[in-house]
Amino acid sequence: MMVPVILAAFLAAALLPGPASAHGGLSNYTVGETWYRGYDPSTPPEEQLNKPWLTQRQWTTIDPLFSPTSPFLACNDPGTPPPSSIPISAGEVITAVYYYWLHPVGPMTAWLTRCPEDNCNAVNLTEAKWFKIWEAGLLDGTLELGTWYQKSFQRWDGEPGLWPVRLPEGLGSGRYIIRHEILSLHVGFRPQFYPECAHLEVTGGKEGKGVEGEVPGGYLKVFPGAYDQDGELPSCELGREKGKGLS
Ligand SMILES: *[C@@H]1O[C@H](CO)[C@@H](O)[C@H](O)[C@H]1NC(C)=O
Ligand SMILES: *[C@@H]1O[C@H](CO)[C@@H](O)[C@H](O)[C@H]1NC(C)=O
Ligand SMILES: [Cu+2]
Repeated sequence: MMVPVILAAFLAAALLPGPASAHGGLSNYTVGETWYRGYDPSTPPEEQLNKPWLTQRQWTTIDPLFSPTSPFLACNDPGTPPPSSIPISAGEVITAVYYYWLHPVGPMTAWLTRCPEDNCNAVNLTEAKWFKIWEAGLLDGTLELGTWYQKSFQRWDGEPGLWPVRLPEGLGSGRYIIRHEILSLHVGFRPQFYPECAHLEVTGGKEGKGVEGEVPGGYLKVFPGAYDQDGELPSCELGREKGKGLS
């Protein structure tokens, strides 16, 4: 029964308009009822880069980054900053919108970095220190065949996959970069990183530093630097513990 269902899904994807190839990325953001159009790799850059509506950093291809040491791991390639920011309150939900997401395996995480002097355009992305505000991995079943959040949020009816993330209540008011990362692990030893970033203007938070100033140093990560492809493999151990490990 599984095979026809999967085939039908891939055929449907092939017939839909838009970036229906094997990869993808974060197309839009919503806060409340307001939509913020993202950067579109399939539209010429000159039609987007300096437009006042642009709040997302530039990413030029829907292809993933394959290396945990890619210099573009923070905000994709090239990560050129946008002219505007998404206004949002501390504690409010920002929803990331993906069309035709089709990879099923691997974790999803969302991160923030506060921009010094409220100038996100001046941030050196390879030096920025990020703290994680959201994560989801395996929801149910085994590593290989179970349901990951990454699979559960994808849709096959043409409607976009929605990924809501609530900002911490105690953030300091000011400018931040938000980084959404999907890490797809359906091909062994060849991770696929899909990071996209947007600029935020957070209001209604604390004066001065909020929770972002209290994050212990060990939880602040730089990209690249946060991942080590030759590190321990705790996920495989986890699979074996459950008696249904990967071979
Ligand atoms: C979503 O993003 C795409 C790609 O940038 C854009 O074409 C579309 O107009 C956006 N949708 C909305 C409702 O902003
Ligand atoms: C950003 O930081 C990296 C690492 O410290 C450094 O090599 C690079 O020159 C910096 N880029 C700019 C534009 O300052
Ligand atoms: Cu892909």
